[in-house]
Amino acid sequence: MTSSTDRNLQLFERAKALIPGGVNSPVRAFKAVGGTPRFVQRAQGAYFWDANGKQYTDYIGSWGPMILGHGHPAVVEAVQKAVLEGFSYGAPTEREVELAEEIVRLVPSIEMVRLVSSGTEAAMSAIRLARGATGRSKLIKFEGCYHGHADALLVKAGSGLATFGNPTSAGVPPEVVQHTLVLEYNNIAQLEEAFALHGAEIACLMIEPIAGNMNFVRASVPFMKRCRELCTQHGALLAFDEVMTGFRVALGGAQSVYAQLISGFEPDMTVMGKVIGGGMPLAAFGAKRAVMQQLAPLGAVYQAGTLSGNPVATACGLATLREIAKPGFYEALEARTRSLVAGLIGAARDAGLTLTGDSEGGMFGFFLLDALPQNYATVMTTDGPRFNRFFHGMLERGVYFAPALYEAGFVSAAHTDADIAATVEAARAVFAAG
Ligand code: KE4
Repeated sequence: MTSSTDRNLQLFERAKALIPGGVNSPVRAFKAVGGTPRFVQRAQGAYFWDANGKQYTDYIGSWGPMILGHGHPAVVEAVQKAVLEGFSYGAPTEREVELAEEIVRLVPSIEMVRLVSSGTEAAMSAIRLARGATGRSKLIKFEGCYHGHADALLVKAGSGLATFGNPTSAGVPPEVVQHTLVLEYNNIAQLEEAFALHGAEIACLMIEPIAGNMNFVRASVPFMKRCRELCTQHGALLAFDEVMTGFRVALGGAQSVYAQLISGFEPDMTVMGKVIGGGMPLAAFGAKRAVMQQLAPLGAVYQAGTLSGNPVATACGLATLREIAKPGFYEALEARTRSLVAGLIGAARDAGLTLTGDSEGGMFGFFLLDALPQNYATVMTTDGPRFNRFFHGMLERGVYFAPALYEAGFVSAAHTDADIAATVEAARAVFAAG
């Protein structure tokens, strides 16, 4: 629908006059795929309805939080009850303790946790804590991994391992990223060399264990093993950014997946968000007691937040965690997610097209490539215009995938086998249309 009666278009024009790009977060603007963003009027279960009243099967789910689907009755009830008790106090509440207890119970590597309001805030705070706890300044991150928009993390690889990063954003002075070293994901040789050169200065290595910001790329077991070994050897903290994977790929997050593949594996710090808030502004970072106790008001590392541990957000998060902790939740979610990826691969194959994909728990990715990529450079060899045609073909058929080839997708407990089958049929039609 592109006529002037298209309310998405009307709203987008109004929005662009007042909000940069018409959106409050860049990826929503459809810049990578073109076209008009869909303005959501309401959502329920696996679906949302746009400003024209058109229904879409939602495979973004707010970029991960909506693992139960939109409007789960138990979560709605918990939030309704919480708002009647008050919106925010700026004082401690029992529910923050309950949520901390749940996180510590479900993620054994975490002994203490601090709640914040966004993944960016959690990652930024975790890095400051790692630097304070180690007395070191250097940070390793990986190309294709996104840890929010704190200045030190808006960085691209320098010209070599001896040189540190360059800003990827205007407004970030070069000196702010001079301590950040950007390596190639899954590149053991670079990792070894970086630690050989800078090991004694590295405060932490931050990684997305399954990189959802370059669609869906797994850290290989040998690579993850070396990250762990080298951090231990050089006294650096291994920080897992599980903002996307936490409670999404498994109840214990991606670290529980690697703990099954690498004996005794656990990270030193974990950053969480998205699912933990159930769609409300809530994120967290946690680590062993010895590290976390260096945070204010106990220790010298300052960190704070007016709405941190907000009583309505913690009610939403707790209700969500209670639902996903029920027996069989992840088995059912994983089976449905796998059937989606298998269906897309089959539909493409039947049309003589290349498409590959992977999933873990309720998180998936697919690539218009013939093999699963191991790093960002390979992901970006995807034929962009072909992806965009696929994206819009599916959108026209009421299927809402991520509007960028480097973003992951998400299935919720509300997606039915019929939804998955209908999505695969829509893909068949789009592939057939060429
Ligand atoms: P937020 O500050 O957006 O809550 O979290 C930042 C963040 C940190 N770490 C990981 C692994 C993340 O995926 C994110 C945010 N993810 C993006 C989607 N790729 C959020 C969508 C957006 O930016 O609008």
